[in-house]
Amino acid sequence: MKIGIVGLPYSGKTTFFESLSSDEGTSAEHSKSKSSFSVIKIPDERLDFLTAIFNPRRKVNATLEVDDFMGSSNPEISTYNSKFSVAAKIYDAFILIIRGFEDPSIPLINETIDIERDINIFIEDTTIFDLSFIENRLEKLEKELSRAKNKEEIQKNQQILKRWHNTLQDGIPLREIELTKDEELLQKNYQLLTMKPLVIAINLSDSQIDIANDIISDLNQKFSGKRTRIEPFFARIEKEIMQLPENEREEFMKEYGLKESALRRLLRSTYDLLGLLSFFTVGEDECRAWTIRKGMTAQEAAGVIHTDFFNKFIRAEVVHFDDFKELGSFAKCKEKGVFHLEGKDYIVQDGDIMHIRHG
Ligand SMILES: Nc1nc2c(ncn2[C@@H]2O[C@H](COP(=O)(O)OP(=O)(O)OP(=O)(O)O)[C@@H](O)[C@H]2O)c(=O)[nH]1
Ligand SMILES: [Mg+2]
Repeated sequence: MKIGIVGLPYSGKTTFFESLSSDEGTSAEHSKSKSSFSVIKIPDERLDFLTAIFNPRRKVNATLEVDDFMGSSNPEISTYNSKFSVAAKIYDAFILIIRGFEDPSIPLINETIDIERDINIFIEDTTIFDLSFIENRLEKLEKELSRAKNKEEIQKNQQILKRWHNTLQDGIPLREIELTKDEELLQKNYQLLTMKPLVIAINLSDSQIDIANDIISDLNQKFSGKRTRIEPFFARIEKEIMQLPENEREEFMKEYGLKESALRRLLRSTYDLLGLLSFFTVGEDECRAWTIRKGMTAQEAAGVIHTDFFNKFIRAEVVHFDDFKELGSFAKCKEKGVFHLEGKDYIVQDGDIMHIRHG
């Protein structure tokens, strides 16, 4: 999964990206190079718990790929221009960084700090790109229709595109609508920007920590939706915190009145929003969180581990993490009847610990 960090100049994109990449707890690549691309580990207390019990040689977190592709290092796409609209298509979701912090020494693009205005700029600009893309497609389809043998297929797509066009004209981003199976297929080809899940990350200063919840709940009422989330974070101090050794961080966070790393919560939120879940495999060699999409079967999940496991799938032994945590061992889980054998059609749940039996 590839996540694009987007936002206006001086909103804090690079600061955000660097704090992700400098956190040993989240950065899977320990390089501190100036690359704008990083593989980020998804923090997971459940995996930490399992690792403490099984004491494996390796712990492997679920990951997301995060890309800081807009900005002064890439002047051609430092705002939402046509180059942006092309480059942004490759991402599965966006984290939109919005400037909420006041700092006279950092230039302002639009003269004032205005969180809602800046959110709307992104939504409106991406809506315009999608509308013009759809209009282009509709024109092409109209031409194709006159000489096509299979008119039905084209007409079906025209209908879908018209519905999307109307939705956008009503001011509703496409990520908020329920898609039919046909629409789901078509949208994969088109990669429309307002179709992609959106985490709006409000970059606040440390003086705003106390009022962050009020700011966010107000924004939630206006902007959050089926596939839109709003999260606060504190780029400048979180970056400082992430550069400290792990054992000093908590103290520092307390000093600022931060209960948990907003950065890490933001990552988990992004993961959920993408419709992803984690199941675990455990053992002496490795404890690992695997990423799948919600709704995948035991056999499909086995295939994520290894294609052989898919082809030669027999059964999955499943214990849910919550049961395991409560009871403390697989033996106890068997005794209490929460250890179950599942066939290939079992729908894997977030937090399942699985062992795949295969031929
Ligand atoms: N006071 C304060 N400064 C911040 C904060 N976040 C970022 N900055 C500063 O604002 C400036 C711009 O931040 P960047 O992270 O480079 O912003 P960007 O969005 O990557 O900017 P471009 O790449 O130019 O588009 C830097 O000097 C940061 O140190 C913050 O929360 N508070
Ligand atoms: Mg930058």
